[in-house]
Order: sequence, then structure tokens, then C-alpha cells
Amino acid sequence: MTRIASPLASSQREAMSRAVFREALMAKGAFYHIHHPYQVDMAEGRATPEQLRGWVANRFYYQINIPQKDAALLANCPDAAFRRRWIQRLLDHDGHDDDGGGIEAWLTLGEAVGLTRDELWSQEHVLPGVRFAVDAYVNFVRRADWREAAISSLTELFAPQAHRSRLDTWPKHYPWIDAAGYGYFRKRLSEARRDVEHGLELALAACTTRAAQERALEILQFKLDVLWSMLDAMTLAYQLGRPPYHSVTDQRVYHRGLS
Ligand code: AHQ
Repeated sequence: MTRIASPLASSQREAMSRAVFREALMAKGAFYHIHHPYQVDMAEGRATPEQLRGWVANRFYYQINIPQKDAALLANCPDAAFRRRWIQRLLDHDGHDDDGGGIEAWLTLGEAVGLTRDELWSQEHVLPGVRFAVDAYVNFVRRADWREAAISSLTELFAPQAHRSRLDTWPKHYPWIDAAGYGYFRKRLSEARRDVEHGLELALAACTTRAAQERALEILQFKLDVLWSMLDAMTLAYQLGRPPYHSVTDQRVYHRGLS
């Protein structure tokens, strides 16, 4: 398909209004991973226990990387007022006081679907494609301007509907899952809404030129690609029976991270 260059480089086109730019960000929801067939299969009751366990075990790698991603953003951010709000995200995941945090809640989800905590922490189920996608996200944030890094978290604009959908559909489709496992989704319903308010506020204030707005949309698409690619890897492994190296071995031979 030939690419039609826009008549004017984005830097010369006039900026979108805040409302139009906000709409353009929201329109990216069309590509959110809630629409991925793997997620649709889970929501509509077609997932097998192995496919659900594969999703939980692979998403655990994403979850344990979120606080380090957010710490990398903070390390690059000179704005104390912004840091004071953003640091809540680390506490939400790592826990604080009597709140065990999101990672602890995800471990409970793991046990609820029949995985052990050690299995999750071992990363033995983490598919190379999932690892590469998550690492691409963390490495982007490590190197990016803190404002661009914050914009990359805006996929959470669409996350509440994902958590709501799981809470509404999994209990009826998968009665074998211990309901204690659903605490994470409930927790994120309110946390995600609060987080994206902050992220959106920053994006709308920081992106005042057309070029910056187009860049923000590209960053959001990058993160949508991260989430979609994770599920593509899981589709190959858990739905199509084609995990990495399946043609040469039935063993899990992939690396478990080099850091
Ligand atoms: O549980 C999720 C979470 O804590 C976060 C943090 C945020 C970020 O900083 O990128 N994104 C995110 C997401 C979580 N859950 C995903 C899901 O579908 O369960 C959605 C994901 C996101 O939309 O980026």
C-alpha cells in the first residue's frame, strides 16, 4: 500500500483543539487489546484453563515491570509536583501499609486459576514475544522524556472496561476460579480511572502543537501494539499449539530474561 504523505508535515499543520485532540486519543480505543480475539474468547467463555493460566502467568511479567517502569519515569522527571502524584502508582503495585498491592493481588489471581506463586515468580511461562513487548515498553520509558513516558500509559483510558468485563463475565463462565482472584480487577477499576485523569491532564497540557499531538498519538499506538503483541504471542502458544520451537521440541527452552 503506497503511503500518501500528508500535504503538510505535521509540524506545519495547525494544532488540534484540546477537545479534538482528546477525541483523537480516545479514538485509539478501537485498537485496544480488549478487542483482541484472545481477550474476546476469555470474555465469552471460550478460554480453556490452560489459556487462562497462560494469560495470568504472562501478564504477571507485565505487572511486575510496571513499578520499575514508573520508577524509571520518576527518575527522569524534574517536576516534584508531578512526581508526588505519579509515585502513587508504585505504591498501588508494590503495596504500602496494610495494602498488599497489585502484585500481591495478581499472585492471588494466579493461585485462583491454579498456578503457584513460585511458578509466577519463576517466569517459566513467560513467552519470548511477551517478554520482548514488555521490555520494549520499559526500555522506551527509561529513555523517553518523562512527558512522553507518561503519555504511553494512556492505554489505561480503556482499561476500566477491560476490568469491568472480566468481573462481569469470568465468574459465570469459569466457576472453577476462586473469586478471591478477582480482587486485582476490582482494585484497578478505581486506580486506573484516577491514573488516566492525571495522564490525560498532562497530555492535553503538554501537547500544544500539531507535531506534539501527532507524536502523542504515535506513542499511544506503540503501547497499543505492546499490548496486542503480547496476546498474539499467547494466541500462538495457547490457542494454535505453536509455542516457540514447537517444531523442534516439546520443551520450554526460551530464555528467562538477561537482567
Ligand atoms: O493492571 C494494569 C496496570 O496496572 C497498568 C498500568 C498502566 C501503565 O502504566 O501502562 N497500564 C496498565 C494496564 C493494566 N491492565 C491491563 C489489562 O488489560 O488488564 C491494561 C493495561 C493498560 O491498559 O496499559
